[in-house]
Amino acid sequence: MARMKGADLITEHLIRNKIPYVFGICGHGNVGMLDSLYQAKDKIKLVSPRHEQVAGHMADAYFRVRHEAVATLTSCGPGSANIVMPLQVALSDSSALLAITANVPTQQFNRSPFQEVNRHFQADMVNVIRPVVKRSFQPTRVDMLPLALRQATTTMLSGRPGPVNVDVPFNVFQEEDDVEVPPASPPHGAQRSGASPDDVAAALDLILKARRPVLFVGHGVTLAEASVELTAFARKLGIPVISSPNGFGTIDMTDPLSLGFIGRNGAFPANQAGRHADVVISIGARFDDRSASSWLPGYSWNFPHSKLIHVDVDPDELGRNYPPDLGILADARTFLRQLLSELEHRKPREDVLKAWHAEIKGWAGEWEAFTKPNFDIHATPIRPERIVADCQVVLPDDAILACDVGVNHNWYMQYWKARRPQTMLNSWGFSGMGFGAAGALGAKLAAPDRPVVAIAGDGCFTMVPHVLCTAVEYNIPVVWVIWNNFAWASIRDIQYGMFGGRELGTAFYQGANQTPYNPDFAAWARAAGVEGVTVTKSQDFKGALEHAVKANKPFLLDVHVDANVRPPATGAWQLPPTPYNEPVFGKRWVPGDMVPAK
Ligand SMILES: Cc1ncc(C[n+]2csc(CCOP(=O)(O)OP(=O)(O)O)c2C)c(N)n1
Ligand SMILES: [Mg+2]
Repeated sequence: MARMKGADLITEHLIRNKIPYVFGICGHGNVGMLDSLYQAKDKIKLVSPRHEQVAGHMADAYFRVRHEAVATLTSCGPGSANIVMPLQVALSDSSALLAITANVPTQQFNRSPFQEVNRHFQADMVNVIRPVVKRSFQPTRVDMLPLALRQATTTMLSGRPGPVNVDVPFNVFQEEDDVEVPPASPPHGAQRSGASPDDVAAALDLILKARRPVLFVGHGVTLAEASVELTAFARKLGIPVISSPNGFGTIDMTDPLSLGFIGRNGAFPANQAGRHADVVISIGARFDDRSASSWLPGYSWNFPHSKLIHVDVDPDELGRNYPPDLGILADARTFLRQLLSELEHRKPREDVLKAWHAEIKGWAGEWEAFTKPNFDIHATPIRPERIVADCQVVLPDDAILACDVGVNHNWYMQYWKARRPQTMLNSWGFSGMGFGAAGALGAKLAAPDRPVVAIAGDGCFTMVPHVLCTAVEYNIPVVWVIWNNFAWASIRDIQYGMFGGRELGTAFYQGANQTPYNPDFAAWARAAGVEGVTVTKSQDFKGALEHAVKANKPFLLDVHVDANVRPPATGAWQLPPTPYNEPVFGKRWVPGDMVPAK
């Protein structure tokens, strides 16, 4: 036991858990914590962005790259209100961060002091935050801190990781008590669940009987760091792999077995394989609407015609959308290792997937023939495909792409070939605008020796333009590629489609004659001390990106992209009651069309 201030105990806890950064913004509520961080500044670093949203996205991205969590620090009231959105972004995608929020002094609870949320209950910010975290803790005395901190850190990293909130009243930072720093929590991935031997055997029986099997992998495979096992298993049995965006790169996507993403904005071979499969082995993926063509039968998936083996660490995900034939509660890497070792005890299988591989090859060829010509077109404004293609050529395999939200992201989901896991960051489940532009900063701190490029729509970037200041203040050399189409184009396209070409509030205009408007992003960057270049000709993009990456300093490329070229739909997406559109390329499975084997 030692006599310690609450804030010092928190700082010691962070250090003991090897948390190197706190991304946070000051307020009167957390000055006690800031002073403690000041005392420990050779062991833990405060990075103070200009908006709490950015702090949240930075911490989220840091975890996605390293699978080690950092903390955020916000003040009471508005400061903590600003972190609600990024917490849900992290929660939706199972990303961990320790959100320390300050609150009003316990002595003043319920007296409506400055910045208290108290309409229904005292110091109630925890209940604002509660739905967007895995768990919220509110230690109201210093001697409650050790347990709360240990439980919070363990909860954050165990099982399916997620953001956790520790809400600390002002006085708890300052007051002292005789306390002990809690032991460090097990790091992410230290405790893993496995499948029962019967389930492993049953899964392999089904897989070996299949003639059109497909693996569907999601963030669970990335989080379990099961890339080696996934690749070995897929290659051993020749099973093609469909990836959700947060599963990108768990198998090298230039491998012919990798079919890319599925759903409306997926790749044609992935949707074809998904809807024609006889057995789907889903690992750490959750069949959300965008990767399941809104569950419309026959577009991306074809259950119950196809059999489903569904593996996840979270029981809530098993069968959420499709009842599995075999539901298995297990960590992805453990399960894949179990499958691989079970496979060693089985007789070698003949090459029964020849026909399936030939079909897939045919679909991949059709897709390539349909899409390839557009990748070669030079134009002003620039065709989207060229930007994706040039990024693919310029960026090394270990570069990290921090994607934002919108049609710019759709292009990367459809065409990006990640070579390694944890190299493509997506706000997938919640799609919070600003995630890519801000997350890039956290990603770079997580991987200082690798290039980090944010792909951010003009709309996304203007939500968090102050990321420029943080990059300069802390010398974080990220490259922002602004996908500038002078519109919230993804939403404008939905409006156009649903409402007979009418549009309101989905593009950027100036004046009565509706001249397209945007700030001069490059000049904006320069004003903040960041290098900025405007690119309007496709011929110039590749060189500009090469230069920006090599410069190894904060860099912004304002790239003017054609808003009227849209990613070809290969599946469907529906917002009831609106009717959905048929795919532009490919068609849904209908009975009689290559019926999957039973
Ligand atoms: C914080 C937030 N507000 C609103 C939305 C809804 N939304 C999704 S995409 C989008 C437009 C994105 O515009 P931009 O960044 O320019 O990307 P584009 O679609 O033009 O490529 C909007 C407003 C959102 N996802 N997140
Ligand atoms: Mg835009």
